[in-house]
Amino acid sequence: MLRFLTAGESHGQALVAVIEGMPAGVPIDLDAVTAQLKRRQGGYGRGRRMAIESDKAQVLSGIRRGRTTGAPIALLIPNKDWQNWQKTMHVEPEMPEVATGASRAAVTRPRPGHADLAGALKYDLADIRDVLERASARETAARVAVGSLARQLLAQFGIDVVSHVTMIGGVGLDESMAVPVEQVRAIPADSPLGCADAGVEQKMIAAIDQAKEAGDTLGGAFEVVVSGLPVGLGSYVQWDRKLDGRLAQAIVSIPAIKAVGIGKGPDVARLPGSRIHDEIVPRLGPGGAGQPVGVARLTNNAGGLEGGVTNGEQLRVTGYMKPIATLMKPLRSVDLTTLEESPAAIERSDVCAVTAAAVVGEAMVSLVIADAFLERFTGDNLGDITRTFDQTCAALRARFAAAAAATSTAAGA
Ligand code: EPS
Repeated sequence: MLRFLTAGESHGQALVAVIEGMPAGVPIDLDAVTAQLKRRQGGYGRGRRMAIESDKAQVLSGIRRGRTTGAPIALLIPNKDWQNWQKTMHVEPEMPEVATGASRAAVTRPRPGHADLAGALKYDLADIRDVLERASARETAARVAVGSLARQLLAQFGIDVVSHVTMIGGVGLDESMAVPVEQVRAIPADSPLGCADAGVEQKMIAAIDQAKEAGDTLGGAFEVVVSGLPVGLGSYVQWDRKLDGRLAQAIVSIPAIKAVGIGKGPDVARLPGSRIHDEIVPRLGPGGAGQPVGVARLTNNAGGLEGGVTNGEQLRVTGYMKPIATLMKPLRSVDLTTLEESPAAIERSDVCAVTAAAVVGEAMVSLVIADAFLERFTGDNLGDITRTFDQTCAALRARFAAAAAATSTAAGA
């Protein structure tokens, strides 16, 4: 089982993640972890915090001489902004003399759409800062760091995880499913929003500018695409083993994500079966000639999952994000100390963070897929897992070869 936990407040000293279950012997490129963290910090519409941070994960355990050892891997991402928050966020009961930064007043006016109100009541906290510091999407930096390790395991088996932004506010691609993975991979690293269509992206940018001008915020949607997946990850035999359910939980656990779509997503409710289900045809050998060597699909509306099991097609998962809860033109709220109506608190925030959420989506999908992969191709070290993987792939090829041989014998008889 591959599992992880995170800790850390947005303006505390650091974020921490512990991931357990990574097999031994996986080569780890720490620059690739840093590159993913940098991607998460990007996107047009981010706030001023991202100008302060340059996230980098320190490895505290579990990796030695560039390879995983099989032990839990602990990562620490320092918050540079901590310097400016020590007087507000100090751990000690009294403010230490050496504390730097500003001492900030308690937050008492919950923001509609944030965890503020429910959190303050549930944990009986007078200062909503105790809620928002942990509910902040800053925590997703820790997820991206461990997600990058999972991604590096998957890369050993030719599995590749990418994403693109399909919608910002009401501005979006006509049909995200139609975007080929090559087009997603071709999105430049410095693309402002990570949208596969530069014309649509310009309109998205204009929408963000407009929202910012109005003191408002925007949500949107992103699609994660996974290529190179083997058949048979997940299972239909028990509800909690279905990979679509596990992916849905992982995606909706990302702050502000309100819905998830697999393949065609909500569209399946509108179309008849004849236009949704992906017909199965014989896969011909190289050059499309000779005996069939397997099976193929003409479409992939199912997004690579049938019965909660990968079917060998590309996995396509879409996350739908609500607008960020901090509005510069605040919504109505109530001061919890007086119960008098008062505008919601304003915290420094982003106007739009869908591009960052897409990177977090990739990380969460990588973690779920890696977990399901290790379930199917069990082993404590990369060598064992590779042998199991190769054997399983060979058995599948042999099954198809036997079927093809039986057909040609029958045809020759
Ligand atoms: C974020 C860090 C936060 C916010 C944002 C995401 O930093 P700060 O609160 O210092 O500006 O920019 O979090 C939220 C929008 C939120 O509602 O929590 C990050 O690292 O992604």
